[in-house]
Amino acid sequence: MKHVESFLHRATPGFTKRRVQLALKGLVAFAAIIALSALAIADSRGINFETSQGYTSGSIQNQPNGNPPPAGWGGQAPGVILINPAIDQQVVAFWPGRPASFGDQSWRISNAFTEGSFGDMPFSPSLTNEAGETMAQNLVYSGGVRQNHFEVQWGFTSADPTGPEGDSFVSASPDRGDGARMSYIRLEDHPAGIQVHFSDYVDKAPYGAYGTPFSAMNGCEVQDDFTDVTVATVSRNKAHYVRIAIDFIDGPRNDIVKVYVDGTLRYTGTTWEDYFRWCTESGGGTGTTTADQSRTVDSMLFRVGGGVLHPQNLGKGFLIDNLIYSSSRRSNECDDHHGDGDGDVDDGHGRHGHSHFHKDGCDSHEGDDVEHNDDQQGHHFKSTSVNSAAFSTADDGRTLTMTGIGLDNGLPVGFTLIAVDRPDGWICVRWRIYQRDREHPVTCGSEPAQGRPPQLRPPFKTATFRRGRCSYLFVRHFVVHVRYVR
Ligand SMILES: [Ca+2]
Ligand SMILES: [Ca+2]
Ligand SMILES: [Ca+2]
Repeated sequence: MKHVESFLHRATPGFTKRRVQLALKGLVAFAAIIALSALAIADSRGINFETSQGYTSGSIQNQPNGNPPPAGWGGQAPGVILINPAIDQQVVAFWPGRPASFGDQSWRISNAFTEGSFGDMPFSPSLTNEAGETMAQNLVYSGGVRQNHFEVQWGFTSADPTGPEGDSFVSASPDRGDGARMSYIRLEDHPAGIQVHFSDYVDKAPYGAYGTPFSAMNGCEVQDDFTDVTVATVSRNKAHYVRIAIDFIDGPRNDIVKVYVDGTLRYTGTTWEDYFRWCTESGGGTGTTTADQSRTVDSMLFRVGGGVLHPQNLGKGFLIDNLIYSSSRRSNECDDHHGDGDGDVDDGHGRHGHSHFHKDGCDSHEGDDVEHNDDQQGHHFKSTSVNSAAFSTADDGRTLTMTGIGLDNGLPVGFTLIAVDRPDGWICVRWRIYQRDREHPVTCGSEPAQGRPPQLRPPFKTATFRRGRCSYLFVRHFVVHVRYVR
C-alpha cells in the first residue's frame, strides 16, 4: 500500500492548512480552479436611447452619432432608403410619467401616419453576425458569420396612458433590413391595457414540400395562414418587457419562437419561414431548394403599417426603450459547454502535486484531458480518452461529470471525474471507482478499502490508491473557487 497522504488546496483563501486524517491508504486529493463556460453570445446590441450612447432628441434616423445604417437607425439598407419623415417617431427626453427604468430618454413612435410599405420604416442598427437557417437568404441585407439563434427584448409603455386610444398600434419584427420579417409582435394600446399580439405562419397539412411547384404549393394554400395570438394584456402606465427567442432550425415547420412578457413564457410558436419557403408572392413556392428558403435576421423593424391614418395619435403612441438583441450559435447546446480545471496541491511538508482537466462538449473531443502528477509520491495519472461528459446546472451550482479511460502509473484504469463549482458549504462525499483491468478484469471490487470512504472536507475532490493489483481513483464533490468564462 502506498503511503497515506493528504493535500491541501493552497489557493483557497480562508481555508487554513491542516492535515486531515484519512482512513484510506494512498489517498491523494487535489483541488482545482474550474471554469465551466456557458453559451457564448456571438453578437449583441443594447440600446437605451440615452445621451451617453449618442442619442439626441428628434428623428431616430442616423442615430446614434449621425451613423447611417447599418451602424445606426434608418430605412432599408443597403440602398439607403430614409425613414419616411411623415412617420410620427422621435427620441424624446424627460417624457412626463416615463418609467424610471427608461432613464431620461426613450424612443416614441405612433401610428398617426401609416402606410403599406416596408423600406421606409425604422430599422434598428444591424448585428455584425446575422441569424437564420443554413440556407436562409440574406441577399445584400445581412452578413457576418451565420448564427442560428436570435433573441430580442425591449421595454414599452403607453406614451398616453390615460387617453382613450382604441386604434394605437406598432409592430416589431426581427428582419434582415428590407422588410422580410421572420417574426412579429404587435403592441395595441387600449383603455383597458396594452395588448401584446404575436403572429407566426402555420403550414397545415397537406404540407409544402420540395419537388415541384405543385408540391410546394401545399405550403401556401387557403388552410395555411398567419396567426394572431394575444399573448398578454398589461398595464399602460408601467414599463413592460417583451422578449422573443428564436431557434432557426434547418428545414420546414420546425423553427421555434418563444414569446416572453415581463419574464414569463406566454407562447411558443414558429417563425414565418414557411411563408417565404412556399408562397410565390414572397419568391418561394417553386419546389426548388434554391428559391424556397427562409430569411436571415440581423436587426429589428418597427412598423406602423396599414395605410389608415390616425391623426388623433399624433405625438402619442408608445415609448420604446432598453432594446437588446443578439445572435448566437446553438447547434448542439452540449457542444457549447467547456470545462477546465487546474489545481496545485501541497501537503504542507514541501510535497507538491499538480492536477489538470479540460473538456470540450459532451462527446469525445481531441484535446480532452485529465491529469494528475505528483513526483514525490511517484504518482502519475493521464487520461488516454475522455469518452463522455455531462454538464448540468442546478440552483446550487454547475456540475461537470467526465468519464473515460487512462493510465495510472502506466496501468489502464477507467475513471469518472465530477467537478462541482459550488462556491462554498459542505457537500456530501460521492465516490466513483477506477477499476484497473489488467490480466484479470474483475478482480477489483467496488469497495476496496476497509469500511466506507471518509467524509472529507472541501476542497478535496479526488483520491487514488492501490491495493494488490488494483488501482482506484475516487472523485468526490468538492468546493473550490470558480472562474466563469462567458
Ligand atoms: Ca432610455
Ligand atoms: Ca399546407
Ligand atoms: Ca426551419
